[in-house]
Formats: sequence, structure tokens, C-alpha cells
Amino acid sequence: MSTTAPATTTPATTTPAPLPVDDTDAFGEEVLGDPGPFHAALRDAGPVVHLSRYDVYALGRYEQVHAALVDWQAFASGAGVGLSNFRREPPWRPPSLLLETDPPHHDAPRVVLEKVLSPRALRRLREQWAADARDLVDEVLREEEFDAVPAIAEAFPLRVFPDAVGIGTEGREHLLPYGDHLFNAFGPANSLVARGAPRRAEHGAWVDAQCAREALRPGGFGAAIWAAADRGDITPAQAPLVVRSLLSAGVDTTVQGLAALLHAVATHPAQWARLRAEPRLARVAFDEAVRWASPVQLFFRTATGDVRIGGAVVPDGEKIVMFLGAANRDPRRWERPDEFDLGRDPSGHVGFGMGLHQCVGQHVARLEAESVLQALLERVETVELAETPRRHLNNTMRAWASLPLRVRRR
Ligand code: OVV
Repeated sequence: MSTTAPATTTPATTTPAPLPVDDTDAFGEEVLGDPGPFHAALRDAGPVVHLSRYDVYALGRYEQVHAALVDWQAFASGAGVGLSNFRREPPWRPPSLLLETDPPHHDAPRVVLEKVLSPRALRRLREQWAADARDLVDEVLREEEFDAVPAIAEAFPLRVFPDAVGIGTEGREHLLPYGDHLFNAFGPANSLVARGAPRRAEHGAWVDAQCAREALRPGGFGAAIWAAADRGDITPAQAPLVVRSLLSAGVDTTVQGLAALLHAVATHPAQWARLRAEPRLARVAFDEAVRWASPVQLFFRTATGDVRIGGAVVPDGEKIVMFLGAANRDPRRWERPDEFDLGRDPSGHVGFGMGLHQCVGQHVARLEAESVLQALLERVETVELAETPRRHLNNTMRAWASLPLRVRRR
């Protein structure tokens, strides 16, 4: 499946290495349903591979994915972190001030959001979220069998996160479809994008309306962002877009992070037993689940010049896709990468990215996951799949539609 094409630029003295070519549809249903074989082929083909179908350059190895993530000068975000190149086509929504920008524009919004979502700022939520998780899990455990996607993975973030942001209670059903379309839109304009397109304006208008100062309750993350605008840390024009990032990146991601964790423990009974014996492993369990499943599978960058990667050259202005999910299972970096293993140290995984743009909401995600896992550990003896789980296909998220579980209570 891999052939070799000559690289485009060939300086006389430093001949670029040959560039492997792969014509697989990286966003086709076959790969989205089971990306493992494609990821392995990509990693084995070389440090960088040309994906001929989309005319983009792909990184599947941990070393190069990590290197690209931390080199924001050479690998820019400002032209978009999806397939679409904002230098050539207009974005479908005003670009995010966090995700789709580079320094120096990126920095003020980042500093503001880092403070708003810091472990310190989240301390006041810990008790409440622990209680919310216990209530939810008590409700769910009235049945021995339930679908953990709607019952827990969706229900918990939807119960705690919009309240923490401080939006109203009306219209919250827009959050998941908005996020689903957003994450599809980082990929090509395939049938998944077409399916979301008819209602994207409706979801987008609702989300945008929640970002106004008047829409945000005092005490929440949203109000804290507006307070930063009042202090002059960001401009009043920036504030609503920073709030929008919370509503964009904070829901589907944590839903699928929780789903990944629940899937992991349901399919690894020995690891569940270990967690029961050592609840302090709850923290590492979530990070290992994020490494193992990589709910966010990929992001793109744009080359800001002719960029050398492993001896090959990516030409100026071209798009580079970083397969986070492939890097997180690269055997060059991880021992037995396909095993969900609480004995390993998953730190350094790129499931939250790395470098300047590394997930600013990761402490929120960890707190949500720990709250839910703790409540389950207190109440559940064993957990297993009751039926075959069902994937939800998305161009950039590795997601579950359904995760039927059977539990035995303590
Ligand atoms: C990491 C992420 C995903 C989706 C949207 C955003 C960020 C945003 O900032 O809007």
C-alpha cells in the first residue's frame, strides 16, 4: 500500500529522504471504525507519510508527533487545526482564540483560561461534583444493566459542566450535536459533515448566545472570563469567543473520555480489581484511558516554511496531520502499547496534546473522571460488558454511541 515518491524540494547538498505515500482514506468508515491497522502502517512506513487522498502529510510516530506539538513556530495553528487551510478557504465559524491561533495572539486568552480552569480554581467544585457523582451513580445502579454512554458518560458532564460555566438551563441539548459537528468539521467534507450541516447554524446560534455576559450566571467560569475582560486581561470582544471554547471543547471530549475509561475497566477485570484495592490509582486510570483510547484522535498543523521531518521535507503552507491516537500506541515509545495497564506511567501521552496548546481543560476533565470513578469504586464489585458496545463515528473523535454494562453491587 505504500509506494515512494520523490520529495518536491531537493537542495543539492542535503538530499531529502524519500517520502512514503499512503492512499488510504484516513477518514473513511473502515479506518474510523478501527484505526489501529492504519495507524500501525503509518508508523511503520516512516516518520512522515504523504496521504495522497487529501494531499496532506501525516505523523504517526510518538517522536514526530511530540516534536510537532512542541514546535509551534514551524507547525502553526493559525491556519486551522483541521484539514481546511484558512489561508485558502474561509473557516465555517470565527476561529477559536485558543485553538486556532499562534503566539502572540494566542497568549492572553490562554493565560486567562488557564487561571479560570486551574486546579486551585477547581477546588471549590470537588465536594459538589463528588456528591453529584454519588447521586448519579446511585440512580444508575438501581438497574444491574444500563447503557453507560447516556446514563453516565453523557449524563455526568451535562449535569456538572454547563452549571460550572454558568449558562442557563434552556437549550442544553444543543451542546452535544454542536460538539459532534465541530469535531467532524476538523476532517474532510465527508458524509459525517454533511449529516451535521443542516442544523449547525441553529446549534451555533444557541452556543454563541450563551457566550454573552448577560447569559452567564455570577460565580461560573463564564463570568470569570468576563471579569478578566473587565480587568483588561483580554478585550471585551475576545471574552465571548473564550467562553465559546469552553462550550466547544468541554463537553463531547469529557463525555468520550469518561466513556473510554468505563470501556477500559469493563474490559479489563484485573485492572478494575486493582483499582478497587488501590483507589489512589483513579487518577492514573483516567490518564491511562486517555492514552489507550485517545478520544481526540488527531489535530492538524500548517508548515510555516519548508519543514524537515525525519529527513523528509514538508513544503511551506502544507497541512500536517498528527495522529495522537497512533503516537499513544507507538511501540517505539510504549511497552505493550495496546494494553490498558495501571502499572505503567502514562504521563507524556499526547491525548491532551503537548506544549503551548496542551488541553487547558484537562484538570476539569480529570476532576469529572475522578468523581465518577470514585463513586463507582465505592459501589461496584465487578463491571463487564453486557452486550457488544457500538461506536459513534466522528472524523476526529474516537467515540462510543452505546456501552451496555452489567455490574454487581458491593
Ligand atoms: C481543543 C478544542 C476543541 C474544539 C474547540 C476548541 C478547542 C475551541 O477552542 O473552540
